[in-house]
Amino acid sequence: MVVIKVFRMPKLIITCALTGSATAPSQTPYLPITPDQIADEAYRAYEAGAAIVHVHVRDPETAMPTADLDIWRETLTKIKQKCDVVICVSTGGGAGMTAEERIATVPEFEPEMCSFNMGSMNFGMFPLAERIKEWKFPWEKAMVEMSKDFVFKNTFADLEVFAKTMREHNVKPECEVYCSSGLYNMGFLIRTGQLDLPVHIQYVLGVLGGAYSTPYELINLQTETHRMLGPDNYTWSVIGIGYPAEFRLGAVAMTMGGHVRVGLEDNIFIKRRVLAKSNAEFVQKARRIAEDLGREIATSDEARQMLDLKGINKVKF
Ligand code: KMH
Ligand code: ZN
Repeated sequence: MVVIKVFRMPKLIITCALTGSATAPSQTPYLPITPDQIADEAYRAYEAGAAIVHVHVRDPETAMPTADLDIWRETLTKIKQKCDVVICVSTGGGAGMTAEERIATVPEFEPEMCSFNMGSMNFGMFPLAERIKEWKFPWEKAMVEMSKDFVFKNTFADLEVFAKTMREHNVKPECEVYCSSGLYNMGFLIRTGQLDLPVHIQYVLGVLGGAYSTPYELINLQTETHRMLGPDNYTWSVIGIGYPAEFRLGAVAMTMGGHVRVGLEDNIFIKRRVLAKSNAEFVQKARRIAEDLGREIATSDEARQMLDLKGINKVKF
């Protein structure tokens, strides 16, 4: 007799990406910039139901994405003082940062999690230039326009150093997969013993240079992951870039048993043409959709258990 397994969905982990490096301050006045603003936003997102916050930092004067370790320290410490949310530190950085600058937070702070981008790619933000009428800061226009000729560099040599550093410092990688080549790069790292199972994957759909933000792309990547790794060797989440992709792909992921990321790093609109006034609004909306779809929300401690994280008492900040 054939035994049909009943698939019980895990609690839903909502990650909130607070500020990013590709969102330009001229796109929205609600983007948190200073360590205090980022920490406040983290706390509000946590209160709304985010189990994880994904963090980048910016120069408080110029709002430009920065790799400055003092600003990182201040931001991480302030978030930790407010709550026990899981902090996922970005190693994607921002345009113009070297791989060395991007990975420096891992040995310095030994966070519970960090992002790990699975390969080099084009990363085009330049179509935005036509939509912004007035720029707050001159560097924003330059950053957006130069993206036409920008390669987000994550060569195999970079991946090797990043994987080794994360392992040495006991930091759980979140594998950012933008299209199927990222998946196969990840497979290579697993096969060559550089990346441990189970992996946590964040499918990032809708970057100009990566896969399109359609359910078909998500289902294709997730199916391919399942074929590669089997049922027990991975957990996954999705980012839909922009509106309405953030919510539509989030709903597909919730329906499929995956997890979701929302926040101002990825999308600025809460409804068509309506800016979100805070990251918490995105989390509240994701939570509402989840409740309607019958997915319970995971707390930060439940996310720690599900992703096998080392715990907040083992970080160096
Ligand atoms: N901003 C993204 C499209 C990272 O920080 O390492 C994906 C991201 C990458 O969050
Ligand atoms: Zn990021």
